[in-house]
Amino acid sequence: MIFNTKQLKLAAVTAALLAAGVAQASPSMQADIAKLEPFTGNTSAVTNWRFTIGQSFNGVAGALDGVARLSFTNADGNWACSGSLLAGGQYVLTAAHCADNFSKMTVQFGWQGGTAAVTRNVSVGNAFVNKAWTGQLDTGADIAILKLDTAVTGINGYHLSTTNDVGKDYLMAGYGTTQNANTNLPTNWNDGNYGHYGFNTFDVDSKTFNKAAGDAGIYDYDPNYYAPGATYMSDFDDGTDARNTLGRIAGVTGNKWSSSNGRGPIEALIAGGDSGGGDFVWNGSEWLLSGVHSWGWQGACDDFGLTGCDNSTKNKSSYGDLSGSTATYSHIGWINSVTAVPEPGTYAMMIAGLALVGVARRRKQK
Ligand SMILES: [Ca+2]
Ligand SMILES: [Ca+2]
Ligand SMILES: [Ca+2]
Repeated sequence: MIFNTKQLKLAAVTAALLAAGVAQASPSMQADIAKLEPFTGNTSAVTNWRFTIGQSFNGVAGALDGVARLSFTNADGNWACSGSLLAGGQYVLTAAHCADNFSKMTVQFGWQGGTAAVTRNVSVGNAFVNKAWTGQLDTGADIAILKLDTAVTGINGYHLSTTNDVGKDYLMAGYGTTQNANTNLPTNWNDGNYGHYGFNTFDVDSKTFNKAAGDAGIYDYDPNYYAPGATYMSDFDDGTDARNTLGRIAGVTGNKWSSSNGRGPIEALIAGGDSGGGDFVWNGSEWLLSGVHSWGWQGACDDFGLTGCDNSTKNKSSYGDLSGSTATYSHIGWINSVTAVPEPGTYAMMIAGLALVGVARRRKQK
């Protein structure tokens, strides 16, 4: 099967915004979400960043075994995305733009060497796309839940982070395209027989980012646009001030957030095909699912009159580029409402309750 990257679809989704982006000086732009294309650019050869079944991260064996590889079909062709298995094994969390119009969906786990350890399917009726999703990225609504035809056992699913994780470091993972951060060529599927991981930091949420840009007269800021949820933003640092895109933008918009020069050789950024995959924060004992990969963005500095942030214009996951991930804490209630299964004990209480009602009614009739 040949997979196109999600980039093609995202390009279509954002074509109108791209057109708006031509008038860069005009404050009529909603965040130039334009060049949004998300995952994995790394600091060295991509083969160094494969994850494998059972691999330990912070001492947790198989920490990334629950990363899902999504292959789906719609009217425009075949596509690839990523996702994360939720605790319980029945549901996968992914991006809305990976789940909103498929006719056929396969979900795999433990994909390495071109073979999956576990394969499941999802029927169209078992895709739950966030109600606030309109097809526009960065609103905080790019999130969806897939119910697998059969629950996965033997792989630990992820618990969700319920806190705002801006400022925290995270581990990212996905089955998308790859490229070395210093190579001025598009990301590709050359190492597509494996999933990849890397690290970064959530620097700011897109609402704060766009409000600062609005106050600076760069964008039109509409708080309603960001009402559905939070989107975490990260930059791909190479350790220098020049590529610290979010740090530089903060500097010209009132320093409403801080952004470091990065995490050295472990720093990474998502790329096409990593959409829907997870960002995980460490809580001291386990990796919590904190973000869902939504978009990538190169050229952000241009809007702010800054130059030299992006080191490779053909590589949309190079140093200086940005990514955005939908925050799980914004959607805890909705996710629980979709995935909640009453405990056996609850059923017993409900039956007992109904029985009592029955008894009460019979007594009344007497
Ligand atoms: Ca960074
Ligand atoms: Ca930075
Ligand atoms: Ca770039």
